[in-house]
Amino acid sequence: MKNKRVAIIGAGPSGLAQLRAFEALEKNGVQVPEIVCFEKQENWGGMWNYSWRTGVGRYGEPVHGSMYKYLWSNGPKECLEFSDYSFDEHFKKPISSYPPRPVLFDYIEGRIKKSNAKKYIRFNTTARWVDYNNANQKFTLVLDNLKENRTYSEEFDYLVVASGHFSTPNMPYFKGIEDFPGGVMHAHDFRGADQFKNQNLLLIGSSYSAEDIGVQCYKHGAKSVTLSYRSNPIGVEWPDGIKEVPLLTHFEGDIAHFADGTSEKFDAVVMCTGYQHKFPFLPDELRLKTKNNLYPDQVYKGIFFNELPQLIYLGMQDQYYTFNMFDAQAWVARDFMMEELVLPEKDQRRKDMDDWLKRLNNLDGCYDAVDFQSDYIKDLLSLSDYPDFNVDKVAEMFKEWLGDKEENILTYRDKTFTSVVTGTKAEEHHTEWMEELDDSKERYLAFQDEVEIELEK
Ligand code: FAD
Ligand code: NA7
Repeated sequence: MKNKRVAIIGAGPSGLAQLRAFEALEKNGVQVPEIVCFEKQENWGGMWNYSWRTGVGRYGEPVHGSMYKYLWSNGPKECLEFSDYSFDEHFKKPISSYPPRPVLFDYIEGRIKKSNAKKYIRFNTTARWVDYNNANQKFTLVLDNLKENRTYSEEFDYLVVASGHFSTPNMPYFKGIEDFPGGVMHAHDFRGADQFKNQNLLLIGSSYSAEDIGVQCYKHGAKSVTLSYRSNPIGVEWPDGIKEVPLLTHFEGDIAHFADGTSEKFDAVVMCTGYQHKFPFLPDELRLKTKNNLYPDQVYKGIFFNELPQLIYLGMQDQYYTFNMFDAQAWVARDFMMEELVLPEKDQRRKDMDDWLKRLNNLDGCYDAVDFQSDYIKDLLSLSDYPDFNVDKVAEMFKEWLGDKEENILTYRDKTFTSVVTGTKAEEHHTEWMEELDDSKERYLAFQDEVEIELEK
């Protein structure tokens, strides 16, 4: 423990959870290792730190952000609430269940600002490369100080990779796309619906991005939205103006052809085809290689790289649970790094992972998937002192949310839930989501009467 050094790559919700986990011990007078968190952006918050940029950033690094204007939480906030920092504590009043991005950013920031975590973070610093030295059991990190254009290296005993996995697009090719005259982009580069006003828009994919970008473009005035699915349609009741069709086969000019023999003319295409787990700073033998699923292979408890448990990955799962899952992971990782938690031998770890993978491979739909991730969270909570929360109740809320979406994809964000942390029932938002075109924090937090006065003006 003495003189040990911990490197964290990324100051998004996962990296910040790791900092907060150590801080919780430090506050109790426990001596923690020396921690350095490297963040390539100039602020924390990861995905929640909105950037208007696409392509490369100010210093030529690939832009991390995939979030866009007018993004509202796609699940109830009660399902992601930190169990050691409630929404009530932060906002001092009940708020609705589906806040917009700036409000969730404010919440994430609120908890971390209460701590001294900032002093551990080196902003504008990219982790460029990592080597592991078997002889001294240390990681050497090659780091780029982007502002000063300076490269240096440092040694660490533990490496926490919290660099996210919704940043590097998975971009498929469709025959004829090179001659499509309209715009073609990946969801990663989508920054808002405005540019698609009055357009006929084609989205490829049938998961969160396709659903949300589709609904958002509909809300903000696209002429029509067509979602093209590969395996299964999203299958909710779509309003007139949004529809789902089978997979795109090819383009002829601006005409898209689909697997069921139909065709249609479009103005623009957004590939909502998911992301790659990409770790350009890691050598082959340390790199997590996985698709986006609920239990990536290679990592024990979804965290510890089985070949080398001093290498820790946070938040690499597909996500129903988010902030509270990253916390639960970070607390377990912390206890391992503090040498408080002893891991079983490698083959036993392998067996544990195989049991989870077996269950993963037999999952029966999204309700079953919610139960799977809920059990995973319970498993994590049993391993650390992260404040317990009622996981079964959260699972119920997730299932209600799935049902709400099936029932009406345009109004599910108007529903309210009750916090398992404080018992507070969420407020209804002063404006129905479909009518609310302003996602600013100021507007969101305004009281009902203030909004009415504003309307009367
Ligand atoms: P990230 O938030 O991606 O943070 C990773 C951090 O690592 C970034 O700050 C990045 O700059 C940094 N980094 C990466 N590489 C390097 C490097 N080499 N060196 C230094 N720093 C590096 N979740 C919800 O709960 N509700 C939602 O409504 C929701 N909507 C979403 C919408 C979109 C469009 C996307 C893409 C995701 C959404 N998510 C949502 C999931 C979201 O990814 C998580 O909430 C959360 O941001 C994941 O946290 P993270 O810290 O693991 O990763
Ligand atoms: P997801 O959830 O990983 O989904 C990716 C989708 O893209 C899924 O529907 C895939 O279909 C589809 N896909 C992938 N490759 C192709 C090709 N080649 N052709 C057609 N369709 C394809 O990513 P999202 O971006 O939706 O969500 C990621 C996060 O962003 C999420 O956490 C949200 O909160 C926001 P499949 O079903 O595999 O056939």
